[in-house]
Amino acid sequence: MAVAVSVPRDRLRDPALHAIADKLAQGERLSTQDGVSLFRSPDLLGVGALADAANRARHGDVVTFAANQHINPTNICVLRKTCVFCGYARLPKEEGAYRYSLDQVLAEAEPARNGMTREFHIVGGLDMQAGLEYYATMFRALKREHPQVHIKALTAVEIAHLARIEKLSWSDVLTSLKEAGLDTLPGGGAETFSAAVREQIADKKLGGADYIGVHRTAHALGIRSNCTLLYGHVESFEDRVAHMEMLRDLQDETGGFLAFIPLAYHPDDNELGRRLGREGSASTGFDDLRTLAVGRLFLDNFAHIKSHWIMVTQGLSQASLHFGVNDLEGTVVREKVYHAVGAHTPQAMSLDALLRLIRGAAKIPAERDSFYRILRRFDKAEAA
Ligand code: V47
Ligand code: SF4
Repeated sequence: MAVAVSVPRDRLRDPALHAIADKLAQGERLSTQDGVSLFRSPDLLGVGALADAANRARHGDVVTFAANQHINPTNICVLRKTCVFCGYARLPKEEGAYRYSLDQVLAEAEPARNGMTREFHIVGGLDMQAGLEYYATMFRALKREHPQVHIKALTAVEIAHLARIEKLSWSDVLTSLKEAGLDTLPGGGAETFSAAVREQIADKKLGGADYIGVHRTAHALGIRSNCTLLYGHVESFEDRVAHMEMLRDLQDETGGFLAFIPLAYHPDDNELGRRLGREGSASTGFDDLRTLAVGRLFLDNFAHIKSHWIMVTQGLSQASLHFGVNDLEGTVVREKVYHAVGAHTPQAMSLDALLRLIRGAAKIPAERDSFYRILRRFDKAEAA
């Protein structure tokens, strides 16, 4: 539901933003052209002021986080040669290829006994030897050992892969996994939906319409999900807006998305970075802030816009709290996917550091559960 947002005109230096500001003040939905104009505007602070007002109208000064733990059970992937932006995947016989046994997964999950972890975020490659039973057994065991921990697992691409290798429908796969303990789906695998872009960066991957189809099926089964956009590679601003429009349409239909998470493309140690001659230079801070802000404004039916500090640095994530972001990807234990492609940020942040970061932006930190229910607000600078 769009909320009415008003920003004083003198904060908008770019006249192109005035008509957009008028629409937002009326609680009107932005058009595709408005989305592109926001991306093209040189007035980052103006775009940010609009996004900040939209965010404050929903969340005030509260910024949430969830203490989660990533588990990447296999890096073996049949698309290793065709997802040219991915530095994580391996072919089965390649050096560095791994697939965890159940015991190894449980050992990875062990730190969750600290009582802090509220969510396992489990994603991996499209591994022919990791079928439905592999994941169902894993989820059952994790629920048995850590019944209080939410399982957010398997991207739409992995669900479709399981359906294909098991000769089942998406709905059958999701139903079995839900019975085994799956709670929600993460947003990975979306990349950029444009068919022309996909052809260049992820030729054989599940298409945009099918990504939407898997999420629609999940929502119908009561499995809520996140969604993402991989930006900063070969896509245009028009592609980014078209992508967001598909997400906005599904959200109108089902209301099943919890959060939108733009992911900044990292060019190191992957084929696309080498082709583009971009190794060593990731997305710019300007583009990161702008993409988060446009997400907040364009996706008027999304409650939560999340910044992933592992990808854009902690400092940038902190600044993004004034550009429409209300949620930070929280404490992450031993994360592998991004560190395979050159993210140099620390792999985990302590609760204290996260609280300092949010308070340093003059915001109120609050711990949430996986459905964004607030569990604890840290109003005062008390010890965590
Ligand atoms: O789909 C892969 C991306 C995604 C690179 O749902 C890369 O809460 C940048 O989706 N540069 C998986 N990105 C991660 C993901 C995610 C992350 C945090 C929270 C949630 C959530 C979801 O990582 C992949 C792909 O888009 N990725 N390679 C790269 N070189
Ligand atoms: Fe496999 Fe995912 Fe990497 Fe593509 S992005 S190669 S599907 S692990």
